[in-house]
This record gives sequence, structure tokens and C-alpha cells, in this order.
Amino acid sequence: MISTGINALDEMLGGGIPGGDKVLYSMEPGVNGQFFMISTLSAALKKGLTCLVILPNTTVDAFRHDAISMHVDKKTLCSDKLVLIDVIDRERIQKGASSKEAKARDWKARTQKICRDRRIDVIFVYFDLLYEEFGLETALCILESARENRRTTLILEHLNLEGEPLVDRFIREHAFDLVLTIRASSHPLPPFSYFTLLHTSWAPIPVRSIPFSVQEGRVIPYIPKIVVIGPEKSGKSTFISHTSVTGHPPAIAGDPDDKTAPGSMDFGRLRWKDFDITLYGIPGQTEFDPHILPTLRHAMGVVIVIDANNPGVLPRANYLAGLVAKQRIPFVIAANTKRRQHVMTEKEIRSALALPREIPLYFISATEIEDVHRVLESLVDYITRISS
Ligand SMILES: Nc1nc2c(ncn2[C@@H]2O[C@H](COP(=O)(O)OP(=O)(O)O)[C@@H](O)[C@H]2O)c(=O)[nH]1
Ligand SMILES: [Mg+2]
Repeated sequence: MISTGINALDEMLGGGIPGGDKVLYSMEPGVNGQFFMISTLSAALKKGLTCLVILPNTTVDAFRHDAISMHVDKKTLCSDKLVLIDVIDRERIQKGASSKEAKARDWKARTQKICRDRRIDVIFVYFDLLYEEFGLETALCILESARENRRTTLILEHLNLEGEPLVDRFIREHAFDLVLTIRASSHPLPPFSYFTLLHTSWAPIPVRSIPFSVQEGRVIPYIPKIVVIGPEKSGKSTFISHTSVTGHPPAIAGDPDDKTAPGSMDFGRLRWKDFDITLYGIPGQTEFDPHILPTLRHAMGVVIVIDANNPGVLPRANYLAGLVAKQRIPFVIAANTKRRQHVMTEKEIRSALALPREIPLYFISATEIEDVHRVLESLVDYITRISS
């Protein structure tokens, strides 16, 4: 497995990119997507893999300079396992060969020789110029011929000016194993970038889209807003205050000593598996009901917390679940058992809330970080699966 250099993405891929695969990082114009390729390169070099980087449009120095500005450390870039073909090599090929066919042959011969002599594990290609010059068939044929016994992994980055049909050709005509598109959206405002895991050949991984930001050269997927709601005293404030392990305490609104002060909004932030997640808790009292819809705006997911020992709250929980479902926001149910016992069964709760089978329901204790994380994991999984 080759790490993408982005934990959350590796996790979604089931560990990373299987060796020998063909990968496309496809960027839409205007999006800041170069970090995907550079993080994967940096991770591969750190793992001790021998990498060939083909950059026909820039010099080695300019590339190093750019990579350093993207927080790749100098030592990694000076590794003797890094081999580069740059614009100077390209110019030599241009001068030395008269026809397009001769140029393609020269490209093939050079890459093949390097791959054989240096036993290259991964080829990274900035693909645009090759595509422009030779077209998809020939450009990919040049790269394919360098992959000895198909054991060499091939990773391409391109700027897609042609939209989905081009990406489709990589998948259908050229059997790419992993295609990740990197796009930007201005809806809802403010604009954000997101990546979509569009295609994986080795496992039935669902298509999913995730917003990301770049912090100090690292791609950080984020879930900008998860809302926690539920009847009074169900454990919402307790849930939010237990999202984070010691050392990364969430910010809690209200009195810091009384984390369960009723009647105040809760706020929590956590970094979990490389995801940045922000949680907003709405108090359960009915006087807060007018705030529910405005708080749900732009929420990517909702956790409905109910007290698993108090059947009296079911009508209220049912009302809240109905509100959320009507907004078509993915939600999960956390039935808080507090002391690990519950008088209501899953069946009873499901039937009282008219929950379809695909809505996850977990019995939890809101004071157990593992339980809280299990709920968030399931919600993140659910959100990223259906948002594409
Ligand atoms: N022992 C235990 N107490 C809990 C648990 N969850 C909530 N509580 C308690 O139940 C009460 C209500 O919880 P709170 O988080 O304030 O509920 P909220 O009104 O939904 O925000 C508080 O006294 C909590 O300390 C739990 O998992 N274990
Ligand atoms: Mg509360």
C-alpha cells in the first residue's frame, strides 16, 4: 500500500493505494489541488520508495522551490530515491526528434531506461503537457511502457479543462484504479474546495465528496457543521463535551465548570482521524424550537440524542427527527443509556420514531469517548457517502 499522505483519505481507501495501481488526481481549473500529488510523493519518499517525477513544464529547481513552499521538507526532496525528468529533458527531446512519432519514441526510451536502471516504484506525472502534445492514447502509452511488469505505480495529476467525459475515458478506456476529482463550489457560500472519491477498482468504495482546507501544506478534510439535538436532559451537552480526548478539549459555551448547564448552546471542535469537525448543540427545551431550523442551515449531519431509559421523551424525539428528516440532512440516533442499561429496545425506538432501517441507531454512554466517536464515525461515513 502506498499512502496518499492524507490520513482520512487513506482510511477511506482501506489503507492507501495498492502498489501497481494507476491513479488520477483530476483538478478542476481554479482549485487549489496540487497538495494531493505532492503529499503522496512526500509519503512515498518517506517510505523509502524510489520515485520518478515527470515534470515537462518546469525545472527541477522550480519544482523543489514549489514543493518546499508546500511544506515538503528539504531532506525528503534531496533523497537519492527521487529521480526527475524536467523541462530541460523535454527540450532535448523536442530538438532531437523531427516527428511526433520520433518524440514519443524518445520519451518512451528515456522513461523505460530510467525505470529499469533505477528500479522505480512509483512514477508521478504532471500530465498536461504530455496530453497536449500527444493526446491521451499516446501519452498514456509512453507511461505504460515504462511500468515494468505492471508493478510500478503510476500517479497522474492533470488540470481537467474538458469535464467529466475526459475523466470517464481514464476509467473506461484506460482502466485507472483510483480517480479522485478536486473541485470547488461556491454553493453554499463561502466558496469551498472538495474532493470526490469517484472511482476505485479494487474495492466497492462508495462515491463520496468531502470539503477540505489546506493548512501548512496538509490537506485537512472537514465537516463544517454537525448539529446535536434531542429532548431535554438526554445527554447532548455531555455528548459534545466528550467528543475530544484529553489534550484537545472542545470549547464549551457557558460555564466551563458546569459542562451540562441547560439552556445554552453547546459548541465543540475536534480533530478526528484528520477530519476537522465542528459540533453545535441546541438545547432541548421547546422555547429553543424557533432556533432549530436556522441552526440546521448548512448542517452536513445531525446527531439526535435520546435518553434510552425514558419512553416519555419519544413523542418529542419523533417531532425532532421529523424536522431533521424534512430538511433532508443525514442523521443518526444516539440512544444514551447513561449507565449501560436501557429500558427501551432498538425496535421500540425505531418504531416510535418511524426510523427507516438505513438510519443508524447506537446505544451509547455519552461519557464514553469511544461511544461518541463511533456515532461520529458512522455519521461522517453516512454524510460523505450521500453528499456526492
Ligand atoms: N452517568 C452518566 N450520566 C450522564 C450521561 N449522559 C448524561 N448524563 C447526565 O444526565 C444529565 C443530563 O445530561 P446533559 O448532557 O445535560 O443533557 P442535555 O440536556 O441533553 O444537554 C446530566 O446530569 C448528565 O451528567 C452518561 O452517559 N452517564
Ligand atoms: Mg444541554
